[in-house]
Amino acid sequence: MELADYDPLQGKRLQVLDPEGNADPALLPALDEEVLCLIFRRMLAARLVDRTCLTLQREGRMGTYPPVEGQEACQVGSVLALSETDWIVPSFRELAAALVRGVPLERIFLYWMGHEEGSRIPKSLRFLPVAIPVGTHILHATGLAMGISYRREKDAVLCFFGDGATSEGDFHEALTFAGVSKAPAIFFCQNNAWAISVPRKAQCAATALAAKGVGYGIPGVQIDGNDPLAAYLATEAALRRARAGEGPTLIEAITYRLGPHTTSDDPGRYRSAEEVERMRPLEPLVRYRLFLQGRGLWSEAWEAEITADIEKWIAESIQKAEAFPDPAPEDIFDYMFAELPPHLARQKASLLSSLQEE
Ligand SMILES: Cc1ncc(C[n+]2csc(CCOP(=O)(O)OP(=O)(O)O)c2C)c(N)n1
Repeated sequence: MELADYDPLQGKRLQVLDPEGNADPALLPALDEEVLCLIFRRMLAARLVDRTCLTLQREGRMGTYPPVEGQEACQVGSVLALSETDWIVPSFRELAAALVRGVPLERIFLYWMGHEEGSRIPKSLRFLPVAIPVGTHILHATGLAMGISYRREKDAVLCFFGDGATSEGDFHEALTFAGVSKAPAIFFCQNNAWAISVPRKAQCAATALAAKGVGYGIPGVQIDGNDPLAAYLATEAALRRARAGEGPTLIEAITYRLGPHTTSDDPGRYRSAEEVERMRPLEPLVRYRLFLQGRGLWSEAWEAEITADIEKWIAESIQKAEAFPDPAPEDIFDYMFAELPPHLARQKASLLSSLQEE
């Protein structure tokens, strides 16, 4: 598969699996059956964890949470193409990517429960913490990738963001620098059709967001984002370019956010229920289940068995997260500066003494 065959300006889009789960034999990546099944397991894990987060939020046990339902294929397919030493730079909707990389689930729960410890991800995982400001982390990804090439290392950086982030100045700056420095970065845009209430068409006149790469000297490719094998293939091709010193690639994955933007959002105010129902049959798990079934790799019993395993792991992880000690009040002062500036030192002392008086 050559990225050059999928010119987004020509309206070309990479797809391995059609909506009925039939694979294009010319494109099917050479993955063994274990990996093909792993893709489903990871997508299912993300789906079940995601639904658990919604329940925890509704029960008041978690704060605001951004659901990933519908976007599992983008994240699972692309992260599985990486090596363990490649870096991942997420935005805030990368639950599935985090699970594939092995971020401990209790840390993910802790983050959305509002605990700082949720950002303390084991360094060896090379998975940056959640970035809430839209687009700022794309610059971090470029910086990281430039650092890797200065050191003449062979790793790459996979950076996720939404369609809305491509309207930010940070996206422009990050791609400008990445393009000229040939940084080993993969910019992975999950175009899920909406940036909160703003539809893709209302925020940018470009025919394809992948085509924006042209202006930065970065090849772009549009893929079917509900097809994990297309995400795998495109990321693999982008990695080859990055490791060969050919620079960054922009991938635009066309997917759909089936749930609300976050648990604080009511999409019923701007998006029709009919639109969601039209998109639902195209979601990644439905399609991939059909694909595995066609190859004799899926059965109801198998799915029930892996569902039970995942549910057990989720329950244990909730227990760990909820048993985690509460943060100390002075934590809000302690991690930004090596040495506290005098005005913050005074505030800290005042907080601690008022707490002692209580
Ligand atoms: C700099 C900045 N501006 C505005 C916001 C408020 N905000 C949070 S998410 C979001 C939309 C993001 O859309 P997109 O990049 O498409 O990602 P998605 O949420 O669809 O995954 C906005 C405007 C923010 N967090 N940061």
